[in-house]
Amino acid sequence: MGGSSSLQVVMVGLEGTGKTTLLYRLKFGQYTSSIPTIGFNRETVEAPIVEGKSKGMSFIIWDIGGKDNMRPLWKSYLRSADGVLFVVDSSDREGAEEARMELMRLVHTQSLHCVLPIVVVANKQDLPDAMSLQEVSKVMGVPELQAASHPCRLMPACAVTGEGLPEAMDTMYEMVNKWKKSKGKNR
Ligand code: G3D
Ligand code: MG
Repeated sequence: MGGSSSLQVVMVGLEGTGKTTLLYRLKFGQYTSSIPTIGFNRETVEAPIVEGKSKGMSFIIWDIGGKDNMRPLWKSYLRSADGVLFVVDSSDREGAEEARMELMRLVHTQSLHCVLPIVVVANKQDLPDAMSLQEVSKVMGVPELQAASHPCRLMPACAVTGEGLPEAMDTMYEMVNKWKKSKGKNR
C-alpha cells in the first residue's frame, strides 16, 4: 500500500472517456496522445497543485482498460485501493446509461467489504456538446449515491488541457483522508 504520502487510486470508466489522457496529463504536465489501453497503465504522479491540501502527496494511479472484457477485473484492483476515479465522457449521451450501470455495479460489488470514496470526473467539458455538470450528475446518479451516504463527488475536467485535474485530485485526497479517519473510528 506504500507509505502514508502516497495514495493508491484506481481509475475506471468506459473506453474512450479519456483515462489514459488524464493519466499522462498528470504525469507529464502536457497532452500525450495515447493508444487504446490493453490491460492497464500504472503511474506514480505528484499532486498537481501547490496550494492544495494534497501538496507533497503522490498518487499511484492504475488506469484499467475499459473494454467490457476488462471490467470484471476492476474489482480485483479495488482491493488495494484508497479511492476510485470514475471517468465519464461528458459529450457521450448515448454511453451515459452504460456508464451509470458500471458505476452502480462498482458500488455494489465493493459495498459488501467497504465503500471506497469515488470521484466521478466529468471529462471532455471542452466539447461544445458536452453535458453540463448538473446533467452528468443526474445521468450518473450521483445524488442517489450521496443520499445513500456513499462518499461520491463529481468534478468537471478536460484531460487534454489538464483543467480541473488538480481540483479533482485534491478532492480525492480529502475524501480518502476523511474515509480513513472514519474507518479508524469504526474499528
Ligand atoms: P481511455 O483511456 O479512457 O480509453 P483515451 O481514453 O485517453 O485513450 O482518450 C480517448 C480519446 O478522447 C482520445 O482521442 C483523447 O485525445 C480524447 N480525450 C481525452 N480527454 C479529452 C478531453 O478532455 N477533451 C477532448 N476534447 N478529448 C479528450 P483520440 O482522437 O486520440 O481517440
Ligand atoms: Mg486508455
